[in-house]
Parts: sequence; C-alpha cells; structure tokens
Amino acid sequence: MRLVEINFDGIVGPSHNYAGLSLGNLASSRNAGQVSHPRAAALQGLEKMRANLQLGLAQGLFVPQPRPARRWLGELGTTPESADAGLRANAMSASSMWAANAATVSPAPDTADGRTHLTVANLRTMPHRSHEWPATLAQLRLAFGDEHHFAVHGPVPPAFGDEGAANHMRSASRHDQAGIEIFVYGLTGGPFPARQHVEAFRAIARLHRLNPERTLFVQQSEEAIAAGAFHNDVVAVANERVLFAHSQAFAGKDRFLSDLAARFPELEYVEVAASEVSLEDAIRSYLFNAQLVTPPDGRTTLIVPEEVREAPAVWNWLQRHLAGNGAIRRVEVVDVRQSMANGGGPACLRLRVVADPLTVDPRFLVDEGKLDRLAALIAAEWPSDIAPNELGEPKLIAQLERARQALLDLLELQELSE
Ligand code: SUG
Repeated sequence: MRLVEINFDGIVGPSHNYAGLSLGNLASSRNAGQVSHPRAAALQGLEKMRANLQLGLAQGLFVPQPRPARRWLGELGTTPESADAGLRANAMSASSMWAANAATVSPAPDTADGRTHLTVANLRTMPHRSHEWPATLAQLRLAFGDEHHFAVHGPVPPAFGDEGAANHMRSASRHDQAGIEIFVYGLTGGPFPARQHVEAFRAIARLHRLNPERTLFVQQSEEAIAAGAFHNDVVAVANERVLFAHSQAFAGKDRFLSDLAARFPELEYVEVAASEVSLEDAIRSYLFNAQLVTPPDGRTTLIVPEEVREAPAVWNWLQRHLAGNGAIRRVEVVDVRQSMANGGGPACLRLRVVADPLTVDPRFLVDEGKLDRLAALIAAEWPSDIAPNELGEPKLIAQLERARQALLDLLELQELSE
C-alpha cells in the first residue's frame, strides 16, 4: 500500500454561467449577469491539473453532472422548457466543479476500520447545490467502489447542512500517518448564511469511526462568514504539519490552537495577521483557497490563483514569508479566473483523498495524455460563452447534453449517463 494525497478536480461543466445564485459568496453576487466562458473555464481547470502532475502529484477528476437537472425539475413538477427563469438557473449551474464540496474524507490511518471513509455532502443550504449529491454519490461509489479500502456514505439528513471537505482540515506528520481531524462549523454569519452545521460534522465523525480524542470541532468566526468566507477553506488551509490561516478565521482561536498543539505537538501554525492582510483582501484574492501540498521533493508548496499576485499586500506577505524561510517553501500561480468569478479558487476545485492510486477506479485518474484528449474534446464541444438570458434556449440545452455524453464516452463512464 502506498498512501498518497490524490487531488480529484471537478471538470468545469459546459453550462458554467454567472447567475449570482450564492448569497454570501461575494464573487458570485458581483459577477451576476456576466457572460461566462465555459470552454475557457474547463481548459483553465485542465491546466491546473497538468501543473499538479508536473509537480509530481497524483491527480484525479470528477465529471460534470447532467445539466439541466431534469430529474430535480421533475420532482418540482416542471421541465427545463417550462420552468421560470429562477428555477431554471438553479437547474443549470455547473457548481459541482467545486469538488471540495463533494464529500468529507477521512483517510484510512484515522478510522477504526482502517478504510478511507467518504460522506457525500448534502449541500442543502443553496437550492442550486442541494440537488448535486445523488450524482456525486454515484461517482464516489464508482471511483471508490473497492469496499476493502473505502466506505462511501450517503448524505447526513438535510436537517443539518453539510458542505463537505471545504470545512474540514487534517493535521498529520505525513499523509499516511494517523492525523487529527478538524471540523469547522458555522453558527452565524451575520447577514449571510452559516452553511455548515455542527451536528452534521458530529454525525460524520461518528460514521467515519474517528477517535474522539483525535477529533476537534471549531467554530468559524462570524466576522469571517460576514466578510464573505462562506466556507472555511476561504480563510484557512492545512497540509501535514502546516496550518495556514488568517488571524480572524476561527472563533475561540487561542483555545482551538492550544487543543490542537496538545494533540499534535509538531504543528507549524502560520498565521496571517489582519494588520498585514485584511480579511477583505484575503477573501478577494483567495490567498487561503490555495492548494497546500507536499510534492515528492518535500518542499511545502502553495498553489494560489493569479488574483493573489495582483493584490500587493497579499503578494508581499508571501514574498516576505518565502524570504524568511517560513513553512511554505514554494508558491505556484495558476489561472482559474472563470471559476474564481463564481467564488471558486484552486482549493474549491479539488477533493483531496489520501489513498493508494491502485485502489481507485483508473477511469477517475489522469495523466498528461488523458488531459490532452480531454482538452481536445472540450475545445470541440463546450460552448465558448453563455449569457444568463440564453439558459433556456433549446439549442444550448441540446449542446450541453451532447457535450457531457461525449465526455462520458471518452472516459468510458457510460454508467453515469442519464
Ligand atoms: O457554493 N459558487 C460556489 C463556490 C464554492 C466554492 N467552494 C469552496 N469554497 N470550497 C458556492 O458558493 C456560484 C454559482 C452561481 O452563482 O451561479 C456558486 O455556487
């Protein structure tokens, strides 16, 4: 068994558009009504995967969901043709690209039965995301179908909102060692919804058979949610020994940090003080919505979006940190602007799973050759742009459904056809 971190990125679906559906996600609201570029968006996502491969990291993918979500509209007694514009937009979002919200993952070294556990997120707070979980679950059951190594759970009941790995962190000396799992929940977000309910995470910790002594629950600060950090991964990210966070990320921060350090003395906590980078700058640039990874050369690397380079206070902070030989040893910049405009940075686009790649269905793993084939298909089939008022056009709908089917054919994932 060779347990490594595998990042599964959601391929950006052909219906990617800016309908402004996520209250509390400032980028989504700011860009509502803009013309989107699905083809460019998906190609940007593939280039990010390629950059990960070139760093020597294992890389996987998830496929976009059927859009329009005919099944969901049917449950609401309507169809893509007859639904009003609001419902239709909720059935057309490509939001499953943000795979950090697909599931919460507890790697095998942390669980009592020695299997990697995944619980699909119910995403019940936002209507456009609340219907993602059945199609996500179908993919998880395929990708991680080896029951000897994985346990895939259905969603926790919708009484308790759950947004998956975006609010979950793990501290461990190495990925393949037992770690401390950290569950970040929201209580209030001022004017904005707190999407992650503590009861959902308590249930997941039980279902995943975690050791309560090595499990922490911490509240996300109200000020962070109110400033636009609708998920914890907009203000904090952890990898192995390093926890990188904004000083205003957590409520009861001192207690949390001392509880964590008591359980995990090797912790290297890297804090960005509000006096150096404001919460507003952190959220606009997505400094923390970065992939913090350990490539084979062992140098802790932060993969940030272009927007970080464009925010002087943020970029200068990183340069000072690098010059001072801090815990982060290398910074890589990726262009995911189309996703960023809907509030999804490099970390939102991936689900981290610690596993032996040999135990994963190979159709969900990528190499450079597969990325080339995917890029050619996307260039041929994905729409180049979509204006929000085009979402109901039969010609566009036919193109979206054709494009997805072509992708499933290329990946030999016909089981996921609807
Ligand atoms: O749930 N945006 C997503 C962004 C998710 C980011 N994920 C993480 N932070 N892990 C959301 O708010 C915008 C869709 C729209 O407006 O059409 C949207 O759903």
